[in-house]
Amino acid sequence: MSTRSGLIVGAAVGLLVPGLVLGGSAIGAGAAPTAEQAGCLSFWVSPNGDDSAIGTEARPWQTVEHARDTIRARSLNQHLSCDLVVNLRAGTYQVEKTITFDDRDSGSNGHQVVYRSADGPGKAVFEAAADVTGWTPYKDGIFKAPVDVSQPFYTLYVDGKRATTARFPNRRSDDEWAPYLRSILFDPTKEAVRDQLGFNTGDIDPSWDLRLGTSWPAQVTVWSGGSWSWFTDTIPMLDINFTKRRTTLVSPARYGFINSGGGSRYFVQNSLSLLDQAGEYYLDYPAKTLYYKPAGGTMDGVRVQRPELTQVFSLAGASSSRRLENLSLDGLTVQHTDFMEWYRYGWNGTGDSGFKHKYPKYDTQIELPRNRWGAITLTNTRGVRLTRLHIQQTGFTAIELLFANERTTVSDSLLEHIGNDGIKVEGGWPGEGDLAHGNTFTNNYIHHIGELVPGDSAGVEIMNSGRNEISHTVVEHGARYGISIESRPEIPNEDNYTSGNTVHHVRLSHLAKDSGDTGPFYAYGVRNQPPYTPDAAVSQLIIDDANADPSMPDSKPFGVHMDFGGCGFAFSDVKVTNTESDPYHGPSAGPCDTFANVSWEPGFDDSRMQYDRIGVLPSFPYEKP
Ligand SMILES: [Ca+2]
Ligand SMILES: [Ca+2]
Repeated sequence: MSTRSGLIVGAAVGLLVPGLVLGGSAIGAGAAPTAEQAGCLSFWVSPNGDDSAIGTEARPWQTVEHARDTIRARSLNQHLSCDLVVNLRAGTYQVEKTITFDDRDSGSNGHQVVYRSADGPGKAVFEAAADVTGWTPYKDGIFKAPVDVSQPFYTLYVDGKRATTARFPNRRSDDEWAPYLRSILFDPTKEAVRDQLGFNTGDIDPSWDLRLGTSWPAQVTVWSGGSWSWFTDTIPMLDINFTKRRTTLVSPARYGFINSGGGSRYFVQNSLSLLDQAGEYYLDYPAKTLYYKPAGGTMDGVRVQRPELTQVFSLAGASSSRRLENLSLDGLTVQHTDFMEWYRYGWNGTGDSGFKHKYPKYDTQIELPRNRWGAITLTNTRGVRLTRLHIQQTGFTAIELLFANERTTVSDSLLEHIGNDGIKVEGGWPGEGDLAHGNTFTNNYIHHIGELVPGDSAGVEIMNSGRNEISHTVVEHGARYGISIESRPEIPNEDNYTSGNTVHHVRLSHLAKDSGDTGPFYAYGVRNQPPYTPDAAVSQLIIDDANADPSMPDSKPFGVHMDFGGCGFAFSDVKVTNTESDPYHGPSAGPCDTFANVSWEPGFDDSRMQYDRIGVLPSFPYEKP
């Protein structure tokens, strides 16, 4: 019987499903090949392809999902003896639903299942936005168009760049958040209140149509905390009282709006009354009408795209013991994702989450459950490779490593114009299992971060995760951090997983542009008790230009800011220039880091800086911005 079966399979080759390519040449296959035959399979997908085709170069499929489902159904990813490659032709892949991979889609035997842009880095474009057409003049240089949407969107892209939600006061330029209004203490007993913001007479005009009391109200974006400029919240307004000069918000902000007598910087947005500057837009969601004011006075030749989803790729195993392993995304462009209805960083207080944790305070240090995602989100993975990606114009974080992820590589990638963090590692709760470590982020260029969440934005943010490497990386232009490595100060060393991180050959420029008590390189709550013997290493680091907007009321930016528990780091060959405050600021508990050849100490030897190797390497596949 076995011989006969073998003959039948052999006879069928080339007849029934001639879509498979083995060892580089089409074999065709009748019945699906067995897993043992699936060694060097490759498939082709093209935006012009057809999912009822056979998946060859000549007759490609149309969707990544069909490639995934075919591989999954035929178990072609089992027993690999070399990488299984899905070649994606150049062009635009319109994504209307998040593309998901799970533990059924893993590579095997150390080989990867690779989804790659076959025509070169960036050429296979995963587009999360849809075109808006049918523009007609409205008034005052503003145009309007119908938008047939079943849910609102919270950011907009015009000619590939982010537009500004109609606001007051108008922003100074496309890459500054200022100027702002400043909140006041409307009632001496309300200093700590987080959902009532006081305003000066004249700052909010009673004639504005703020749509308060409806499902689509105006919002405030605010650096809550008064003189603390650490986090920004974007929260809809519930009502407004011009006599008492205060507005009530639908949700509490992270902090109160007054601190030590100082007010919080904020602006009002999301009203047609505030649309007066070229580059601003307003979505009248109830009327399904979009308004936009073009700089050139015409919509001719202007392309407007509205985001349709927040996450383009989700790579998620079922649990930390059933991980998605050895899957690669190579050379893809991912762009134009959405933001969210409202944003605040973390729970307001201990116990607010409703979950019991060993260190309940950590719930104030981790993003709210609804905000734990990126344009690409990984959870429960091992050995995933994200290489040569171009992620641009996102509503929120570009790449989120949520909880259990090990040996992830993000390399050779260009991340630009990002709503929040570039790369965020969220290691989970201290003392409850070290699930996230050993990830490598190398040869990446990350610029213009925190465009919609300037507070707490970072190029690379490591939360409660250790033994990661950040190297050959540039982070440029952001309101707060370049690299931030954090846990919390009350966590004892044995329950804190933020040890052994390595940073080398990195340049951090034009950061801390709108926040305070910060620095482009930042650490917090990493090593909270002696011994402070370094196990984290920072070398060949350049920091240049950490200067905040003049409206920023907090303490001025440092270069390296080692906050509470910013201990156990060995700094060597570090050069810091042009910072508003000190180049290095250590923990108040006293010295707990070591220095060798750093520019803030006497005897700094500039010739030891490896300028030609700092930042991305010549192999970086994209043109440098
Ligand atoms: Ca405006
Ligand atoms: Ca962040």
